[in-house]
Amino acid sequence: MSEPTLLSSPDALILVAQRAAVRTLTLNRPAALNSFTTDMHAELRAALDAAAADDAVRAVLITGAGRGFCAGQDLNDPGMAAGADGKPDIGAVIEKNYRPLALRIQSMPVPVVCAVNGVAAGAGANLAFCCDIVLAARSASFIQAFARIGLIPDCGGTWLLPRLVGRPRALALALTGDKLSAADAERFGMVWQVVDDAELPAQAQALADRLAAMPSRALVATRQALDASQSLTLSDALTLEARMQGELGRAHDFAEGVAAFQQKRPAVFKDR
Ligand code: T3D
Repeated sequence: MSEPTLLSSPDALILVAQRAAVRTLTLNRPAALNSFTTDMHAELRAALDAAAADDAVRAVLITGAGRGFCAGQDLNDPGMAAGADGKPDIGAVIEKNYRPLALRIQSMPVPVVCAVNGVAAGAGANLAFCCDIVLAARSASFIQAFARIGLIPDCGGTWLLPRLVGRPRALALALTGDKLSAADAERFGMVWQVVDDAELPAQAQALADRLAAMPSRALVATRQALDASQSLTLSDALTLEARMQGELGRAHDFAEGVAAFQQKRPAVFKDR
């Protein structure tokens, strides 16, 4: 496997690297546990948009630099400055930064893997849960830190948490703000797999490589159908399946997948 190519400046707030068909985005403010400033949000949005627009990218991997994954909003960021009434306008921060982030990840045209390398707190935890598949280092932890500072879960947390773990656990996590170990997050079904810390980068890259070789359009349609099903009747979900399957059945990747099966060779998928 080739070495990654760094596409960003080495001191960017989001390090952008490409290795084969995988675009890795690394949150890079390790001294503040990669907490979000306005500038870091802008760089992450731009990096996600660029990955979405680049046909050479068939999977995105998000991780953090240093000992933490992301401690949520940087509580010292001037972006949290007072609004017109002299009080912090956090609603505006959510609308400007966290809403676009959650929606961007959920609408990426390729699968998004998250490698949680350390503590994920507040919006940092919910950023991870927005991603398609989450791997966590054994030493990682998840904290719905919002209640500790008088807020509610954001970055999609109120939508994601009950869907991930059910209302009782979602409420308990959000109300207590207790730290959840990676092992418990795996036991609760919040993350796909916990791996030894030293193994996380290689395992995350291997998973992203594997997804990158798969039929991207079908993977993304799977995400869309599963998300949509949350608010559909069975009958409507079946209708959606028929429509999506109809579209996928006319695409290159289905013909290629079937041909590769019949010819007993690896498939070469290209739809996005
Ligand atoms: O505008 C809005 O507020 C809207 C958006 C809200 C979304 C949110 O995410 S609200 C939740 C914000 N996050 C938090 O409340 C978490 C705050 N951090 C912590 O509770 C702890 O740092 C951790 C439990 C995550 C980790 O603890 P620990 O002991 O491993 O590390 P530490 O010593 O607390 O932190 C290391 C450094 O990172 C430290 O800096 P220093 O003293 O070495 O210079 C600390 O201040 C800094 N840091 C950690 N989290 C944040 C942060 N700096 C700014 N903002 C942070 N969120």
